[in-house]
Amino acid sequence: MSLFRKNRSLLLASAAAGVAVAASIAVIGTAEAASTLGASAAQSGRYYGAAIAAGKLGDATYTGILTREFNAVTPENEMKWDATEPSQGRYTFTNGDRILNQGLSNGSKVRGHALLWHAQQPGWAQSLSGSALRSAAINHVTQVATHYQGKIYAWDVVNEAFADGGSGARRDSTLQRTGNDWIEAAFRAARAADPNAKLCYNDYNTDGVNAKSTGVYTMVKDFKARGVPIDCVGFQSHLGTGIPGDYQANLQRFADLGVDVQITELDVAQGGNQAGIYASVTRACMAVSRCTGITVWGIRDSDSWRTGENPLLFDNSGNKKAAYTSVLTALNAGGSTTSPAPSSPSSSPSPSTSTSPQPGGACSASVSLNSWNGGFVATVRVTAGSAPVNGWTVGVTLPSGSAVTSAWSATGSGTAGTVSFRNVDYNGQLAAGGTTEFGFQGTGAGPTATPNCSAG
Ligand code: 9MR
Repeated sequence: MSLFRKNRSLLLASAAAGVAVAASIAVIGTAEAASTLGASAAQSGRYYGAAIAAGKLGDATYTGILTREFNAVTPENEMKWDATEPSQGRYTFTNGDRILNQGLSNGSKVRGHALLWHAQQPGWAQSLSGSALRSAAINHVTQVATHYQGKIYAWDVVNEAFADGGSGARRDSTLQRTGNDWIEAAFRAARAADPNAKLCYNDYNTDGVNAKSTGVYTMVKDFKARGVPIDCVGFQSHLGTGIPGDYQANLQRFADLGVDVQITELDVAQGGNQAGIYASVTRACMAVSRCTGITVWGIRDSDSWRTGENPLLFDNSGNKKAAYTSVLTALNAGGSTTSPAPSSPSSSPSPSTSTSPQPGGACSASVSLNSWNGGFVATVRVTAGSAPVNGWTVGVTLPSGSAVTSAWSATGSGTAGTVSFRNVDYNGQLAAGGTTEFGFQGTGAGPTATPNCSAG
């Protein structure tokens, strides 16, 4: 974000000075254009993700594109109810964990999908109803969100709970028949289990202003008014050969309720102006400051659930399509980047948090740690003091025997003992009081000492 803005002001300065403007545009344009989707999205603080399948991670073409282009992943099926709790109370996280680890080791955000949904329920849950189903469902939310606690960027807590058509009403389902409050009960259980994950409601055919999206809008407005914990709304955006004219306005009206918005399952039929529609979706997200990222529902056309429609950004051989180029161009054009105040989701504390006020210092850092036997993920928040910060370095001391294995949104120096993390291009400049986050993963125990922060 800052990089883009800085270069724009350089350009204006050149114009004012009467230098060769056309040449400046060419040079600056080349210098600042990122060459992958994830890097380009990151310049405005956004992510560009893909839904992936654990069974394809052995395919070198697939993982090559994944690790090169994307900085977020969503499990296409591996974290759904049928996959994670095939018989009641017996949890299987092997494939979900493979997706998680693939994402974290690549420095990517991981979107969890989906805790409750009327489809893809295990057989045992399909045969339940009433209070037995309600308690099984809420227990499922608690167990799965607890397993992944501290590692998921955003959860689709509830998926596709509204009816198609003009009613704007809830979809009839066994879950809905347990009582209209089942959705808020699920969000509350998810918040209690993983206070740091953003909690989303996700649906399809809600991509423009229509009866269904207005039904969702009314629910979100009510949740915000009553303090039901909700942080984001996902718009699946499985598009045909057109895009609603009010696509951006629809995103914006949700953002104006005080939630983030995300494009969660994007794919576009190839029959029409596929590249143009992809560009329009990208530009709409870039224009809405609370649109935090876009996920495409697969990598190559051959990976898509929409067999024969060739709806993705890479062809069957893994070559970039025209739609890829149009997305990259739209991302590189920059966008609205006013960061929303971070939602403070939790009444319960995160697993372990330490804060350093750094009296008189130009910046401070706090770390939130999620540990398990033999490893940890640390999320570090960097906060500027009363003056703007231009570049920062955070020093973290690891216990003996621990080592950093990967970092994201910062460049690490050293892996054991005292490790320092330097900002990357797009998150070095902070306004007075502004914040940014980076993270790292490691083996052994996580840091217990308070990190220090120095500016400049
Ligand atoms: O892409 C998923 C496909 O592999 C599954 O067979 C299908 C089962 O219902 O779910 C697909 O993903 C869906 C997603 O989870 C929710 N929104 C619609 C997606 C496409 O059907």
